[in-house]
Formats: sequence, structure tokens, C-alpha cells
Amino acid sequence: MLSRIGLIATLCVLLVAHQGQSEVGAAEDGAVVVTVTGKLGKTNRGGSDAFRDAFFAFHEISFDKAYAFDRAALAALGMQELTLRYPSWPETPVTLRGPLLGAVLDEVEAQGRSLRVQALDGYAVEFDIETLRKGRFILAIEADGRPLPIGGRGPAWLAFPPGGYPGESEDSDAKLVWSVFHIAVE
Ligand SMILES: Nc1nc2c(c(=O)[nH]1)N[C@H]1C(S)=C(S)[C@@H](COP(=O)(O)O)O[C@H]1N2
Ligand SMILES: [Mo]
Repeated sequence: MLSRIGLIATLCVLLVAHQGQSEVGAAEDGAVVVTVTGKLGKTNRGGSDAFRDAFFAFHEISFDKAYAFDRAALAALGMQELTLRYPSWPETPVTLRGPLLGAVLDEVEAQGRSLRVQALDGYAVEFDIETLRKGRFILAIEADGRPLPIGGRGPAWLAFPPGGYPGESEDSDAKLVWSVFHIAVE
């Protein structure tokens, strides 16, 4: 039978083990929302499996390692806020929250020069990493205090202020990829 002290010690160990797990990344804890592949210095999962990673397979994407983020892991990178309105949007600005894309790239130790941000519907946009590190790019997972839903613009929405990417006109939100699930570092 466990002594009282033994029991307390066991509980402490379990508590620490559990905290440790959520620190390491969270791929194990919650549903993965965004997976980063390509030239990474740090990964937290192995290669794609045509059965389990069916949506990657649908898009004909395969990889031998990747870094998978759930919402908590993205939030742990530091939630930033961006209140935006593009001319084609409804009157009331949208307040988006999520980590800086640069923080995501730091976490995975991105080593490439460009990024391909890909959405569930297949829409994808290429960005130059050096350029976007200078701007204010947020991988939003919340809008107006609510998680971005699948079926809406979630699970993640790449957002930056009007004119925030060189060469993009002030009124175009064409590079604001919504329903992002995959970022490839190339
Ligand atoms: N996932 C996804 N994101 C996307 C698009 C898209 O088709 N799919 N269209 C882009 C374009 S061309 C524009 S103008 C803006 C706004 O598109 P919406 O009017 O369909 O919301 O989202 C951008 N992000
Ligand atoms: Mo568009």
C-alpha cells in the first residue's frame, strides 16, 4: 500500500509529467490544426501515412517528417492581435488573434527561403520568408474572441494589414489565405 508521502510524490510526478508533455508540443494533446513541412531544423512527427494523413494524400502531399501544431501549441508561441478591415469586407473590422508567422518559423527552425501557405480547398500562396519576417503576419486562430471554425475561415487564417506585403495593393486580401492547414518551407 502506498504511504501518504508516497502517494503525494506519485501525484507530483504525474503532474510534472503532464506539464512536460504539454510543453513539448502539443501535437499529442489536441487535434492538430496546422502542419509545417519542408526545410525544418526541428520536427515533432514522422512521415506522412497515406491512410492516417488522408487529407494530405488527397492533396498529393507526402513528407518524411514535419512539425504539427495544435491550437495550444500555436497559442503558446504568443498570441498577437490584429484588427483589420479590407475594402471588400463587412463594415465592422475583425479582430484576429494568433502567433506571428515568424514565431512559427522560429519554432520549427525554418531553413528555407520561401513559404507555401496552403488551405483546405487547395488554394495556396507563396511568400518570401525574409520579406514576411519584416511585416506583421499573424497565423490567426481566433476572430473576435472565438476560435476560427472549419467551415468558416479556420482552422487558421493568415492575416496582415492592407498593403502589408510588398507588391500587394492596399485593397487586395488575395494573399490572406484562410482555412490554412499546411505550411511548406521551401
Ligand atoms: N482558402 C482560401 N483562401 C483564400 C481564397 C480561396 O479561394 N481559398 N481566395 C483568396 C482571394 S483571391 C481573396 S480576394 C480573399 C477573399 O476571398 P473571399 O471573398 O472568398 O472570402 O481570400 C483569399 N484567400
Ligand atoms: Mo480575390
